[in-house]
Amino acid sequence: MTRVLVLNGPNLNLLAAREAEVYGTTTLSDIEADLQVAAADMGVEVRCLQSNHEGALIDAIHAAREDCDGIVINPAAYTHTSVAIRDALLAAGLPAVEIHLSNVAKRESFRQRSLVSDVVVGTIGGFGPFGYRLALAALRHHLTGER
Ligand code: CA2
Repeated sequence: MTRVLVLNGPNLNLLAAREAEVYGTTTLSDIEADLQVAAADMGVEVRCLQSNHEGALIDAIHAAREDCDGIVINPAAYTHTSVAIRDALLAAGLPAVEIHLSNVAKRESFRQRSLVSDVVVGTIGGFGPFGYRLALAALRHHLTGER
């Protein structure tokens, strides 16, 4: 069975608590539960992790080499700052899909630069929580060639 690590970065544990106009009213737990249902339909095994700490995210990316086929990652603010997460993705060598709830291309200029976009298979953004399903389906398609 295809195994996927779903990683979420800093502050995403507070989804739905604030900035609902930007990030919506769905909690991260809701997103992860929905993704488990979608994953079961796709025949994919998903493991979810959120951390506010760059090192913990990096450790999880490294560990994924042992037991995962690919990674879905919303690095949150680290998208725009973290050479270390970019390097970890490169070092792990696993196919990854970057996902953002918001359309970062339409937002502040500092959000328009991603340090991971050119080391992932592709990026999904602007579709809110549904984007996680899209990202998982895209990664599965990349890994298996199946629709
Ligand atoms: O759109 C996305 O998914 C982001 O990755 C979300 C990050 C942001 O820094 C990226 O530029 C785009 C921020 C997540 C912060 O989540 C919050 C949750 C509740 C209240 C405030 C922020």
